[in-house]
Amino acid sequence: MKASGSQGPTLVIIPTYNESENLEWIVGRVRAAVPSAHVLVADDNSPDGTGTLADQLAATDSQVHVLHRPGKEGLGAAYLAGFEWGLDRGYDVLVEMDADGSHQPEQLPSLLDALSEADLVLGSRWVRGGKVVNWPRSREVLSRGGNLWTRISLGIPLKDATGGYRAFRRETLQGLGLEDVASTGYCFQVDLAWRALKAGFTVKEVPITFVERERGDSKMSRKIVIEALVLTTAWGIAHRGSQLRNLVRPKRMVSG
Ligand SMILES: Nc1nc2c(ncn2[C@@H]2O[C@H](COP(=O)(O)OP(=O)(O)OP(=O)(O)O)[C@@H](O)[C@H]2O)c(=O)[nH]1
Ligand SMILES: [Mg+2]
Repeated sequence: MKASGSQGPTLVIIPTYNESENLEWIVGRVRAAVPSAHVLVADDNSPDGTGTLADQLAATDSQVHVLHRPGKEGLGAAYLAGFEWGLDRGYDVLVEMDADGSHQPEQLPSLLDALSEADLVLGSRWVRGGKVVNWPRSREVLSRGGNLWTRISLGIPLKDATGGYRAFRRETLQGLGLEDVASTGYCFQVDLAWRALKAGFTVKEVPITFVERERGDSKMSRKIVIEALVLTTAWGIAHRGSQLRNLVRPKRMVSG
């Protein structure tokens, strides 16, 4: 495997479910943008044959790999399996990227550069210089609203904690306690960013231009949005509770 970039061997993990129209295009763009990086397609047995197509790409390019999973279990589970695959094989940098072209491979060098000063880099739509292209107003409101709620609820400074274009150092992933991550959708992204901050890792946001998918169908659902809202709120309440307990505890020690 080993392909060396400035940061050490890099693995771009692309989870797929019915992305046959996008796969070859996105993998080709990653290989052109960062030729040293390897790609792992984590496919959940897509009925449209994405997994077979991924095998064909892997057969002609030794830097393309495929992880076949038995069935659709959500984006979070596919990433966790992909992280494990990459950590087991010694990659130093692990990248999350959607297959639908929303995360432009041409911007990957900017995320990787920023990783020289951070433990986790988030591609951000909502920092200065970040943009979304062709998004309906409703999606923008949902994303901005979700991120505002995340900031308020968890008290974190991140502008785009729900985004899924990210680069992790291997040590960061190893320090997040991934064994007990249960979230699957947007919330998975919030969960990992939140864990990184709590563990004391440096998290940096770099601007990206997020482009709405042109081909294939979105897997975003009402269930994913509700999961994110409920879990983020629950984590926020638990966090505030523990902050309050910490405020009260020292006083008891002094008086006792
Ligand atoms: N392996 C796997 N991949 C998934 C699953 N659900 C979504 N994905 C992939 O995760 C990435 C993001 O999914 P999208 O459907 O684009 O979701 P989204 O970007 O939130 O929604 P849109 O903005 O509407 O595209 C894509 O590459 C999907 O193919 C899943 O259950 N398993
Ligand atoms: Mg998408």
